[in-house]
Amino acid sequence: MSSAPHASPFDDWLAQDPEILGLIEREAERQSTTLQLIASENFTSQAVMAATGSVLTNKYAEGYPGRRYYGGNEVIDQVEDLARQRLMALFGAEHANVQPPSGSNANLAAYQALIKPGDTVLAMRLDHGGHLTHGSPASITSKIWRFVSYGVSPATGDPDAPGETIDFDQVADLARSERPALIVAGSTAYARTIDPVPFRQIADEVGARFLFDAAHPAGLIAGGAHPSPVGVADVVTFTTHKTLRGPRGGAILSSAEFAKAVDSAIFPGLQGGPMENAIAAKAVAFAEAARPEFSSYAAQVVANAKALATAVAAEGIRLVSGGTDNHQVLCDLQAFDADLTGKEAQEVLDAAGITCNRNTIPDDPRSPFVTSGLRLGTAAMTTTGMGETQMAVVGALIGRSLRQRNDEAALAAVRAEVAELCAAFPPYPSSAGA
Ligand code: DSN
Repeated sequence: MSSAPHASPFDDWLAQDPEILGLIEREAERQSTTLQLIASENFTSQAVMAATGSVLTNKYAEGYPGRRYYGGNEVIDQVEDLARQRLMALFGAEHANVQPPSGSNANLAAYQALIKPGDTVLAMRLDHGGHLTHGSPASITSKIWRFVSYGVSPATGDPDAPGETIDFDQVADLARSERPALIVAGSTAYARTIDPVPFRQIADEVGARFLFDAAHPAGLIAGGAHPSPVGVADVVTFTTHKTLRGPRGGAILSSAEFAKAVDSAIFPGLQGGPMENAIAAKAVAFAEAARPEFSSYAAQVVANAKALATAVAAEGIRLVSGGTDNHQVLCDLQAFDADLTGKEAQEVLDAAGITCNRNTIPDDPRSPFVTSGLRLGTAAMTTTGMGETQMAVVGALIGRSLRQRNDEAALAAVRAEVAELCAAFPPYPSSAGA
């Protein structure tokens, strides 16, 4: 067994490839000695990692349980069925497909299942928080379907009604004028609860279908901290690795009406053999998310985001939409320092051992590569056991780093404090010293 601080039980098997083993150990070190504030990341359980690294990776299983195009799938069928059953039970859904390797593939399949090429889709603007697959010109989605975009309302400057929340008047107006075949709710950078009900009402009024992309809040929904779109939307897509804390991957839930269309859209529509090792790991994560302690986790993720938001606001950083209801804190850096871009802030924080990503803010004057904002997330650090007290410290460290960004010694001092904080909250404590 390796002596790395967070060695996996498989390290001996990897000893034959010291280059890759060394890189994995370096990454384990990075993950455990710096703060992970990327909103789309988390620390999976060791059980999830064990299933991901299992012999199930060896098996070809094109098709679905009971309807495979290869022999030898008796056990694999049980794995995939268990994953489907656990997922349906977790969300109370009529149908589940656990094969998508990512949220993007899940969305592509959902579009294929629900609408025809050339149809109009109403989805959230990328620069207001939407995802690439919600019709970005750079995404294949915009080449197959015609996208029309809604956004958030303008910032008001009023702390009691700050704005920058989904503009449902705009959603309704665009739905009436553009008559989309599909309305998409969901985002990648939006710190507020997304209520599926008004979207459903607008979709029904114009005869559109309704897809809810729950990539980010899936774990908050499973844990009861956010309203569930299951049974409201026709199809719900999500990733399994963000707030849901599973392996990297995607999944699709639907009503029985769309079950066949969803399954055909994934296979043979988009892919051949699914990654059954990842599906087993998803099954492990779905069982973990069904435990009562996962509800406490989801509630703590939100409480931590609120504490982090309060702390960064105290440093003079403006919060997009004035706060947060989920695991994300969207920061507008312009008032803090007009010269500080999101790109530079991300790099400075990296140097200080605080990992996050730059992000556009609504109507950002800078390009998506540079940006004027930062997106912070609390899902991963909550998994390590950090609470509101630690979030207050993290917010202060962020402010200090950004203010002293040209002072290498000051950043090194922050990095040392970060390492000390992380040492008290190891992501994999049981393997420490293994
Ligand atoms: N890029 C992911 C995120 O960070 O939100 C979404 O695909």
